[in-house]
Amino acid sequence: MENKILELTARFEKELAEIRDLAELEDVRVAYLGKKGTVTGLLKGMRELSNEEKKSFGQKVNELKGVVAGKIADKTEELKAKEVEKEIALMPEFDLSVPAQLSRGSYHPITLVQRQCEQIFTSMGFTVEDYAEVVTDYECFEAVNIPKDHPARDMQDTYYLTNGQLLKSQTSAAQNAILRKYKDALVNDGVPIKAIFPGRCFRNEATDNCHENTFFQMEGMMVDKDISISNLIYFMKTMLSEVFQRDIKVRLRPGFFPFVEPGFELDINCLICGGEGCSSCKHSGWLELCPCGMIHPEVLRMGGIDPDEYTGFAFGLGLTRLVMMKYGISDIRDLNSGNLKALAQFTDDEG
Ligand code: FA5
Repeated sequence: MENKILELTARFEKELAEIRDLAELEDVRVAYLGKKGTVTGLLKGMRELSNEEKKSFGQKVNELKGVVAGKIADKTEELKAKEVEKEIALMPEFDLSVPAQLSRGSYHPITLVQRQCEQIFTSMGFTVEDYAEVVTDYECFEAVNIPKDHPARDMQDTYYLTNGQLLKSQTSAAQNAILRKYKDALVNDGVPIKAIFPGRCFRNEATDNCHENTFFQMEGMMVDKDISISNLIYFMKTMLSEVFQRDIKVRLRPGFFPFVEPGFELDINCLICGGEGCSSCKHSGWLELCPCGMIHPEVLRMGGIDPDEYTGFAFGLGLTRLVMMKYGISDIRDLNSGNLKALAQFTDDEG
């Protein structure tokens, strides 16, 4: 019986030395230590032995079992380490000293033009105000003289939340809050209100080359004693000549907005077609860019300002349309497309 143990040990050593991977090792483990394995089989042959022999042989078989299990465990570790080495050898080499080739991204053209407008107006003493996109019916309509059921609401259908709030359809929604914010400084200290407030607007309307359901406006307001249409025209002209850095043909025509009196439409000669007419300007040669007018007395009153003492102008620049004209973009929808290849071409040094 003892010879059998020696024989088995020698055979196991030989087979173990020839093993190449974990699958082969598992086969050997089952062949020696499994329920029907060779080592387990040795114990079954003990029946013919005397009690004394059984004891010493059983001890030796158990020792053998321990040796075989230990060597299999060592071999498992060795093979696992080899597999990790193999995987590492297959990995591409990293050179941490190579500079990263990261794309820095670029500013959206609307951001670029908005910042340019902000610079122009701040250089003329205007403050830049930030305002919410979700507003109340009062802010968006009633506070700018558009009561419930007023027909002017038809031109600005928007998206309503279940709590009655809405996505603002015009930056004019901030007028009342801004008048209230600065009225004390105006009345008590004689500081004129001069503010611009750019913002995203939403309208539930069919889209085409010059209409989007989500677009940007930049509103502006100036209130003081003796503010007149001349002041309004001066600021509009200065802003456009600074943005375009060249002479631009504009026209001023009467326009109706319940929150201004008188009200105007300031149109820009279409820079896509040079005024000949194209789909971007609805074939008229002109693009509505910046409605404006003298702030309605009722709006001033709702803002806490006495219209008998103060007057002011307001304008609502179509910022997204200004971007179209500045960069010659014929379809407004390109600006919301998320197409980075198209948008990245407007990157300047800031990008
Ligand atoms: C208004 O929104 C007024 N709140 C503007 C205003 C402010 C008038 C202060 C007087 C005093 P209007 O709906 O016309 O007006 O929009 C103003 C500008 O926003 C338009 O001239 C146009 O340039 C732009 N605009 C309007 N609707 C869209 C749209 N769906 N897509 C892109 N631009 C738009």
